[in-house]
Amino acid sequence: MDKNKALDKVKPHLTEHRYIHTLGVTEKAVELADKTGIDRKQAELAAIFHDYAKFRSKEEMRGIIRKQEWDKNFINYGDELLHAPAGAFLVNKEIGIEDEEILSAIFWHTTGKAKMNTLEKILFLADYIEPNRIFPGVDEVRKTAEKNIDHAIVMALRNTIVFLMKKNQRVFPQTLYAYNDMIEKIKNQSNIGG
Ligand code: DGI
Ligand code: FE
Ligand code: FE
Repeated sequence: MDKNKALDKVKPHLTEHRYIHTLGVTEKAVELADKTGIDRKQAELAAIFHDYAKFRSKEEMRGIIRKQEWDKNFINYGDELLHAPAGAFLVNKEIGIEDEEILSAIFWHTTGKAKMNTLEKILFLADYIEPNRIFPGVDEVRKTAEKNIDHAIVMALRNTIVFLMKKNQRVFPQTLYAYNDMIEKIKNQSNIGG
């Protein structure tokens, strides 16, 4: 599917703000794909559709998750998590995307997971640092991403975990596994930053 057709398909499902965010994630994901040598069309499509389910009803998304053989923690760890797995399901059913790598990157884009492949990492990071994001700490992660993608992902995971902890919210187990896994990967590298 070409870029403009994909954008036309996702647009009616998003607010203007979320559409602008999606354009930013797409730009960043393609840039990171080129940097890491993975397929830029795959990164582009994953980015365009990553928040496809963002505005579906919580009940619809919970219903989808309940019916699949997926980690039921997605239902119990905060409603913000629902749109990622539900989105992967709906992008397949309604848009017809069958590329399992794209669907997996969408599935894990909010929480991350242990042993992320390059496409999963790129979408996770692009979602966090796309140019329209303005939350505290994002510039530092952006700068680090220019030098080392794995280090930037550790920072993004750490920021999210600390953010949740400060609000007394539980942290989805796979987010902690992602953090542990990435820390192990970068153990022998320096300049984690932050
Ligand atoms: O959909 P976006 O806003 O573009 O970004 P996203 O899919 O990364 O969702 C961000 C939200 O998800 C933010 O409110 C924090 C929340 N979140 C991320 N990881 C976890 C989490 N919430 C819980 N409860 N547990 C997590 O591990
Ligand atoms: Fe999202
Ligand atoms: Fe997003």
